[in-house]
Amino acid sequence: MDILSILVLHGPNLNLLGTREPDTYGVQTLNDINRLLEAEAQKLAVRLSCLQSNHEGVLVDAIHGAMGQQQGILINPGAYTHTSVALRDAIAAVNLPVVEVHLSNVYKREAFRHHSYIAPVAVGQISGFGADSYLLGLQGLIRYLRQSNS
Ligand code: CA2
Repeated sequence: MDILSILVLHGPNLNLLGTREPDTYGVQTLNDINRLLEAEAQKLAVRLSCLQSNHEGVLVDAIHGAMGQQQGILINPGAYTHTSVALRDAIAAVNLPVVEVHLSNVYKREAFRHHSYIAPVAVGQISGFGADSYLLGLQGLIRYLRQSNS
């Protein structure tokens, strides 16, 4: 089997990580998180492509672009989690395994964050562990992919 490739997507405002709201989102920057993920990916012998966008259509295009290029998607859809039928439809259309992650525990927060349009089309969701949510999500996605291919 060829080396696994995974697309990592970060949604709107996550480029501000580490600069504001540290009590909610932690002190690590998005670059810090991408570096943590890269280190984990190297250990697990997978290839990562990381992208952040504040634009729904850019994220939809990236999901479409994963078809035939990547075997799975790790996504923090940010606020689009709670609003975006377009992201959900894109994920359903490409039929790739997706793991949804959140830095904060969205279920401890405002009611509007309790609903995810992405969760029903994801393999699973991890919420509330800060940057570790991404690491746990990556590990879960890789285990899922390796089990499905064995
Ligand atoms: O907890 C998460 O990871 C969220 O996906 C973050 C989103 C929020 O809308 C979701 O409900 C939960 C918001 C990302 C905003 O990121 C910022 C980072 C630093 C400063 C301000 C915003």
